[in-house]
Amino acid sequence: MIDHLLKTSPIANLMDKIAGLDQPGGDPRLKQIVERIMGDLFNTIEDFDVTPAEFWTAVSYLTDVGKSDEGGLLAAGLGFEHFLDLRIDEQERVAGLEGGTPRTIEGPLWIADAPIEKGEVRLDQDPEVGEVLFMHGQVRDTDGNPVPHAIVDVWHANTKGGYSFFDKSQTPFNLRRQIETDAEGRYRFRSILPCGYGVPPGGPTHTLLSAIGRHGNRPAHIHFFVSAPGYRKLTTQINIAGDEYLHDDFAFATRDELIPGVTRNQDPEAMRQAGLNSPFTEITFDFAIHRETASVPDTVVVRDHAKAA
Ligand code: MBD
Ligand code: FE
Repeated sequence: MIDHLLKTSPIANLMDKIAGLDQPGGDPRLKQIVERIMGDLFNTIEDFDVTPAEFWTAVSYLTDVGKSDEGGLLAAGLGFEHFLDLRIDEQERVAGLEGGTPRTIEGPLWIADAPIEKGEVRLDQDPEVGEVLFMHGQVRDTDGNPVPHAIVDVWHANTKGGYSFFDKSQTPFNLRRQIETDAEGRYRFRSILPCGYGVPPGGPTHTLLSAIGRHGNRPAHIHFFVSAPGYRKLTTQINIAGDEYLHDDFAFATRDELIPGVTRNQDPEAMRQAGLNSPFTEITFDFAIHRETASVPDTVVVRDHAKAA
């Protein structure tokens, strides 16, 4: 192996050329980023004496990630998405924004334009045997004032850990709704308790995680976007307490404030009143959102999403 190849001047010169730094055109910031990433990757190849076969395995791997449409999944599993959250958290802390429900990652499985409904909204529309879940709460600002007519966009997996649209066995928008809060900022829905998600077996994300001794499981969770005009959009999730992966999430999204109490109701009278003849689960969870402020970057994340036809 040639030691410190990267430190020789022909290579430094090459790095500049690779990143277009010797050219007048193009985006200067992008050039610097490309130069940094390429330098780090070349250093990795050098430090670990990566063989050509290993390098081409990596190229095939990235090709597979694209072909399998697992870019967003891999980003979650490698902690990029959580890292981006930690950065916004820190920017908000520095700007003096306090309180509010903690954010956590969106993940790759949201779909735009779920039906907008009010009142007690039913999320489960496909026949499936699952424990009935009633979840309700209030959207407030960080001073405790209710936020009427906020939109609580909610999505979660079914009892097999699958999400409608991506899991073609479910009808479009099953377990996905946009709920408009009432005049007191309250929302309420009926659904079924989700089960945790596992990355597709044999897919590229699974392959990499297995190769480094990790699993690709998430604890049972429910996703939310909470938005209202004049407020910072909140992207978050709640986790279902008791799940074996609660503190071992492959996407690093669990936060202590996002594990609400879960009440199992077995009272025959309560069951009758709910129109059920089996026990059900109840979760109460209030969201606190920040007013819009110019001193911190916007929380609306622009990214590609699959679009329901
Ligand atoms: C999910 O359901 C999810 O929330 C994330 C972050 C990654 C994969 C599947
Ligand atoms: Fe999810």
